[in-house]
This record gives sequence, structure tokens and C-alpha cells, in this order.
Amino acid sequence: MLKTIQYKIFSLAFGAVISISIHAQQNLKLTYSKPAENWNEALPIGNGKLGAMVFGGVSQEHLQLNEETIWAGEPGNNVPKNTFDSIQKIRKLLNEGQFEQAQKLSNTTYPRAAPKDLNYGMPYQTMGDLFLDFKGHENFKNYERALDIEKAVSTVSYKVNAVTFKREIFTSFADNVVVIKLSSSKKGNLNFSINATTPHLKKSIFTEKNQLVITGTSGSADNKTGKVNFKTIAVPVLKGGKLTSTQNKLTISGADEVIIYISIATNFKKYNDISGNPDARVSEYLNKALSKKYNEELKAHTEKYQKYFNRVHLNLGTTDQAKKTTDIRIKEFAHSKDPDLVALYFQFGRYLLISSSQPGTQPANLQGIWNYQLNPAWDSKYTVNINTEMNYWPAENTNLSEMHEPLFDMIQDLSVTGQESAKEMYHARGWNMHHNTDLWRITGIVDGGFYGMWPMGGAWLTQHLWNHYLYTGDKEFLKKYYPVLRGCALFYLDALQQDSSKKYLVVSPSMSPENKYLNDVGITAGTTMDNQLVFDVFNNFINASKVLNEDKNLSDEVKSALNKLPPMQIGQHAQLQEWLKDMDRTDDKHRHISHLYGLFPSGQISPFRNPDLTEAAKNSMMYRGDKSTGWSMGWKVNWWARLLDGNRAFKLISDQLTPAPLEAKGQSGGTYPNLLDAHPPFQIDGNFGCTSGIAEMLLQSYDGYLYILPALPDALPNGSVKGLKARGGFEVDIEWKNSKLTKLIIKSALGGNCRIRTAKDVVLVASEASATQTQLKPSKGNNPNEYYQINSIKAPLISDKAELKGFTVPETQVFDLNTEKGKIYNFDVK
Ligand code: FUC
Repeated sequence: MLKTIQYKIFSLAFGAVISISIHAQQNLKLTYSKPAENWNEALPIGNGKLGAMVFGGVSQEHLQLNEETIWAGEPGNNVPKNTFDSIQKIRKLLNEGQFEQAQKLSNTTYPRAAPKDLNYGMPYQTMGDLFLDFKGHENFKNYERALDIEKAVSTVSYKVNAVTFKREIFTSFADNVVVIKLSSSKKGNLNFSINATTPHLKKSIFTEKNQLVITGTSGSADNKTGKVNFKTIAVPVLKGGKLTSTQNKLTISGADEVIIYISIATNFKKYNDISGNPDARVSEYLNKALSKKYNEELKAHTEKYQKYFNRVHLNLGTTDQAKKTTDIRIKEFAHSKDPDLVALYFQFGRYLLISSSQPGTQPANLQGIWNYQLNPAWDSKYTVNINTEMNYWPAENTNLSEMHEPLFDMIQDLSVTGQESAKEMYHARGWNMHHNTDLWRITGIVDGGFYGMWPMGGAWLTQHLWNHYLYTGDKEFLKKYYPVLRGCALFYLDALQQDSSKKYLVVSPSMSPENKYLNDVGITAGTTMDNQLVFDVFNNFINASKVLNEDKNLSDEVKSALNKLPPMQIGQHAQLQEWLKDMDRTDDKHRHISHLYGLFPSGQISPFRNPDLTEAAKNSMMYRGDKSTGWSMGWKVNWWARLLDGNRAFKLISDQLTPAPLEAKGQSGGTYPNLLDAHPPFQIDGNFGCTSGIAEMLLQSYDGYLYILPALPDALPNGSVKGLKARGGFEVDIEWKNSKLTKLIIKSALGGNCRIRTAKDVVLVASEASATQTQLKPSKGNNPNEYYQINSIKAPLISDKAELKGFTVPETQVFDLNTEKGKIYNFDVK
């Protein structure tokens, strides 16, 4: 029986201070007792444009440096010419059931290695390395190295004889420079030299007017010539002491304090424009920073960073583990279940997003912004069959909406460059792309037919546009990106084909990313993920055109195509089918479980609306198992949260917080000592995926409701979170004790109905005396069709896999809170 819910509305204007008590102030620092010897131990700092990995060495400090536009190659797309006939033949072969032949033709049309006149995307490249050499510092004590993610500053300190040496390093959010402050407890004790290296072939390193200068040009690859010119300047500013220079080295002796400013600039302006002037830019950044005092610079940096970072507080309780260094905490996590490390990992994900993706910068790539190689794994570019999207999963729900902007800008670019692939390869209107892109916004096939024949990149990326609108209600934003949503819908309207049964419209040819259903055959038509993606693309377009009152006729046309998409199906193993035909194998452990896109990040599968599909999705998860690459485990945290199984989600977090070997081996993810995710090797998506997953365990907003504490694990019985965002423009603070909700604050930015779902026996009462006290009527339940029109059929479950079944829809209650724009609703729980 549903208990009566009492509530008093207590509303305050925005800006009033409402706080949820924080049990104990969390220590938001990564700490270490020795310098990094390996890149995976070094600490990442970044301001969206510049990135640095700080090693914290004693005799030698080492900063590996990145600038986000140093990529190999030059402007230009990679769309193959004259392949439409092959596509038509592949479609025919697929319809005739000639799957091997279809794969063969796809592989010969689009070979594994890039043909001479094409490229398969360019690598993101390091700028180079800066070294500070300290003589006589071989014997040291009291060493400490840290990354303070509350301030975005990395620190090093140690003692040599009776002198304490300190370094403070940050990539300024205020001015575009890396700043290193060196100080010592006794005057005149700073003696060191500065030199640099870069692995680029075209380079020059020299000193000029007491500055160290590095210039270079990015590399060439496939059919593209490296044309990104860069210039780096390092300038030390001394208090006391003396600076001398040789051809490529600066030497400092007897200084009290030294501040080194590093500026990096390139000629890159836009994906199709490299006419910028690195000389002018590099000096401009530098002069701006040099005109400020160090303390002003640091203050402006921290303030800009904290504007974003401080929006969310997470407290999961603390134990003595928090006193240990971060590397040890990771090693011991399996047994300690260190709740504070989970909170630190979550906040580190937010730190990484703020540091690698700022308004006006490039989006975070496979390694965010941190890469020490010329040819990193998968080029450290943008893989959009999961990885780039995952990077942005925490953008909205962890209250970092502005950090999403670089992705929107990239989608805008792709909606232009992708017109070529749509037209040339599919004879279709609109725009599309395949599974990779880079700085130059390529949209053609990459890595050949088996991996690349997936014309769905735009379909997935554009979900981010619609989601941003759902979170913010920003109509101007929707207007600006409407042509992008429209172009994406147009592409599928033209590219969809009749399936062999003539019942459905399907994407053909395509694949379920990187998986196969026969030996070496992945190419097919109408995969479940494709159907789900097109379903969302069409619905987004229909809804956007309605909100903006545009394109009525086109919208009707899209609606009629929408009705012909295949439904999700439950297969012979009680699983959610990955393919249109029931081809799933129960021993398939593939890292991609693409057909669960419908469960997360999409909201097409919901325990309360289609429990049959939810159960089937769960069965698919059970077959695939837990351990996998970093990003795959990150996705699984989100899925288990949507399956309302907090303990299993926490188990996946534990798998992720397992130490990863410093040298990459196999396909087993985990965490490096610097808290970065191992694919392996390092790939940043796993960090972002888990961060989003932790948020999903505490608050979900889809399917028309906000579910408070949907998947709280037993390991986190007490805690509080402040500032999570929900679709519909709500901001939510939650506090819980003994695994039960104790306090809830909802801030409504847009007004309108807020449908809240909680555990069954929660009674919400306004936490302060209020003039109005109303008894809240339980809602009649959600009307899902307001939010998603779900296209599913109920196939009978085959029950011979009884042990796999058992998804029980939990007993919850749903009620409606009618909110006013700008008001705050503050509840205690009885
Ligand atoms: C996809 C994944 C790989 C890796 C790469 C960058 O191809 O299948 O695991 O994450 O992207």
C-alpha cells in the first residue's frame, strides 16, 4: 500500500543559502610519497587548451607538455569516392543472406590500411618535455607530491639538508600558460637549469633573450602532410640570484624564488583554417600572464576553476584509508572499500572534464588532453562508437554543462564535413559520419570495412544536443543546433532500407560496433543499437520541430518512418537481441554491449515501463560478465545503476579501482597510480564513465521522473551529495543515513512538474515551518508516452535460463511536485 505523503512547500528565492550538512570535509587531494617514474604515475593538470603531466622528480623535475591543436596532418576529409555501387551490392548481399560475401566486399571496398589517396585519421601529438635539473638534490627527505583537485594545483615539496624546497604548478584558467613556482625556505638556495626536448622531426630548440624557445611542425601521416606549426616559450622570472643562458639551456643560480611561465601556441584556427600566427599568439598569452603578480594569477585561476568544480559536493564518509597515499589506497581498495576514494574518483572525473574541455577549446579526446607520444594508441583521436560520448556523460548530471560546449562545436563542424560522406557514399541528404573523427573533422571510413562500416556516429553524437536541451530547457540553444538535428534525421530518412522481411526500415550496411555474429562477420542490417539510435534521432527531431514550430510536413514524414523501425526483441537465451535475427551467443564476452545503448545512455528501457526488456538487458549483462577494458566497466556501472542494482554497480567500481600494470597488457582495465583509467593503455573515457555511473547511482532522471537514490550500494550507507542536475532543469541535494533517504532539496530552474520517485516508505515533509501544508496525492504513475514513445514487442521469455532471470521491479512511489521557476523545495524525510 502506498503511504500518504505529507509535504509542506517551503520555497526560497535562488541565491538563498541552503546547505546539507557535510559529515566531514573531504580531502580532495591525490597524494604520493615518491616522484613519478612512469608517465602513468605523473599528475595531469590542464586548462582545456594546455595540458601537462607533472612527474615531481627531485634532482630532475619533468613536465610533459601538450597543446590541444598539435595534431598530425592538415585540413581535409577522408571520404572515399565511387563506393556507392559497392554499398548497394552489400545491401543486396545482406538481404539475400550472403553475409560472408557482404563482409568480404566491404573489406575490399574499404581496406584495413588506408588507401594511398586517403587517410584514416590523424594522431594527436605531444609538444615535448621541459626539464629542470637541480644539482646536489640527490639526498632528500620528507618528500611529498600532490594534486589538489579543489584548487587545480599540483605541488611538490622535500628537504635537502636543512632547506625545504617547494613547487606549485598549474595550467592557468585565467591566462593560457603553465605556471611553475619554485621556492625554498632559505634565501638564495635555488640553483637549477632549464632545458627542453621535443620528439617532432621538424624542430628547433634555442634560447633567446633569457627565454627558452621550442618551435616545430606536427607530423605527416597517410596522405596528409603535417602542417600544424607550434611555438613554445618558457620564461623564468627570478627573485634574487642570476640567470645565464647557453645555446639551449637557461641556468639559474642563487635565486630566492623563481616563477616559470610556459606559453604554447599554434597556427590552428579551425578544422579548415590553419592561418593563425603562433609567434604573435605565444607572446600574447605570455605577456598577459607576465603583467600579473603570481598571487593574482593563482587567485584568478582558482576562482575560475572553482566556479565549476564547487557546484557539486559528494561525501560518502571517510575511514583511515584517507590518510594513505593514493597509490596505496587504490591497491587496497578491494578490501578496504574506502568510500572516500570513490568520492575522490568521482570528483577527479569532474576535475578532468573541467581541465580538458573548456568553452572554445577542442573536445576531450581519447586521452583528454594528455598524451606523451607522436603515435598514441588509436591516435588519441575521437572514437565515436562509444568513447567520445562517454567522455561527456558526466557533463550535464554533474553540473558541468559549459564543459559540454566543445563537443557541440565539434558536432556542428561534423554536420558540415559530414555532408560529403552522406552524399558521396550513400547518395543521401543531410550529414553523417562513421566511427572516428579528428581535429580535421573527417567523416569517412576509418580502419576498413570490419571496424569502420558504421554510418551512425552522427546519430549518437546528436543525442548530446537534445540531452543538453532536456537538462537546461535552453530554446536558443535548440534553435542554434536545430539544423544539425534536422540534417541527421534527413540522412536516415534517405539511407534507411527495407529489410529482407519487407516489414521494417533498417540501416544497411552497418554493424553492432566491433562485434560479430559469425566468424569474422559483423556487417549486417538493422542492429538493435542502430534501431535505438535512429529511434532517438527521429524522436529528437520530431520533438525539436514541435518545440520550435518548424517543419511540420517533414516531421510527419519522419513519424511515418519512425513507425517502421524494428522493435527491440527478446531472444532465445532470454537476452536482449543484439541483432535483428536472434544470433547472440551466450559465451560472447565482447567489451562493446552496444544494444544496451537503449538502457543507458538512452532511456528506452526502463524497469517501471518495460520490465520485460529490462530483464532481457540484465540477462545480456550477465552473459557478458564484468571484467573488461576500462571504458566497458565504466559503462557497466551506469547499466547496473539503471538496473537498480547498486551492489553490482559498486562491484564494477571496485573492478575499475584495481591497480593496472604500468605497462599495458591485455584487455583488462583498472586504474593507474595517478587515478587515470587503463583501457589499457591510458584512455580517459573510463574515468568519465565511472563518474557518470556514480551520479546515476544517486540520482536518475529519465522516463519522466527523478529517481532519488535508485541504486545505493550497501557499501555506502551514509552520505550526501549536493548539486547534481536532473533533466527538466532541476538541481538536487540528497542526504542519506543507514541506507535511507533523510533529506532532499530540489531547486527548479524552469518550473513545471517534478515527478519524484523514491523508495516505497519515504514520507517527505518540508523541513521548516511553512504557511502552506498540503497533502500530496500520490501520482497516478508515469505516463511514459509523454517522454518516450517506446517501440517494443513482448516476445515470450524462454525460461530454460531460469538462473538468469529474476529482475524484480522494486516497490517505489511516485509523486508530483508542482514547481515554480526559481524556487527551492526543501524536504526532511520521516
Ligand atoms: C574502440 C574500442 C576500443 C578502444 C578504441 C579507442 O575501437 O573498441 O576498445 O576503446 O575504440
